[in-house]
Amino acid sequence: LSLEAKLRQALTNEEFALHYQPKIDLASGMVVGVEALLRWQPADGDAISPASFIPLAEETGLIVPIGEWVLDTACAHNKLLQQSGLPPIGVAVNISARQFDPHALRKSISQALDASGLDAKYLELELTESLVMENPDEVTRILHELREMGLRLAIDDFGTGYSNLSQLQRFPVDRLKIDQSFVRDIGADPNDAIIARAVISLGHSLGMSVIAEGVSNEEQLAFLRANGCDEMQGFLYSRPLPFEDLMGLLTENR
Ligand code: G
Ligand code: G
Ligand code: MN
Ligand code: NA
Repeated sequence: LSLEAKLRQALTNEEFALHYQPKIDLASGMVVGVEALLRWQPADGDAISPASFIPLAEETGLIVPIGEWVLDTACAHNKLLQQSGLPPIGVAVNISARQFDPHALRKSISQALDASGLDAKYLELELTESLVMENPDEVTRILHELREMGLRLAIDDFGTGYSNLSQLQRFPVDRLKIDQSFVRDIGADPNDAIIARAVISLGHSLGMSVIAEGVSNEEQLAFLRANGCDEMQGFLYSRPLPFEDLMGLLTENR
């Protein structure tokens, strides 16, 4: 079978899982949210990385039903966390360009929220900088509609695209995520340090909170702390975890 044919069967064969990477508030050290990250484990072979199957899912349009499954599952899991008595935290879901059809997206979000009973304020959408900057006027309108549903919005991989700053200011966005490529050598590469500081200050000036992703050592953490970054996410605190392991971690740390 081709990869595409296998991908077509993956939903019905229940071969997908969501793993969750904690987001840590730097001031309190508490887990304040998680990012849902899709994993594909074909029944008959090795796990396949989203970096290779997400582009295929986008090309074939399979990202639409897969994305609906992601929204449904992330909302249902988050509601389960709350029902188990843990303090409520947000869950962020990645949305790719092909899913960004306003009518269909609003419909799948409403369905996921209704089916799970999750309050919309706990659901965050991560949209890449390149997606939102491709068509900023139309995107501004869609982002306002999504915000009216009560969702939170984040711009992912920030710093890798070409942001139009006057447009950025008009986006009703809650959070900027500093791309991990700038975080990697933040302590050693002056250019990365400059970009990270600029993103933190830009986000704060626009009333957005700023999270750094890919934080994997203490040096990076110290830099981010010293420069007023709000949150961090990365292997230093935790890898993306299966839902059961996330539940265990939150229960231990409560
Ligand atoms: O978790 P990992 O590093 O393997 O993710 C690789 C890429 O796949 C990241 O860019 C991430 O944003 C993307 N990705 C992970 N899960 C999803 C998902 O559910 N939907 C979409 N559209 N992209 C995802
Ligand atoms: O593009 P997006 O930010 O959604 O992708 C997140 C990806 O980054 C996931 O594939 C996740 O597994 C990966 N990731 C998360 N934390 C770290 C980290 O500390 N180091 C590295 N190298 N990758 C990370
Ligand atoms: Mn992301
Ligand atoms: Na990212």
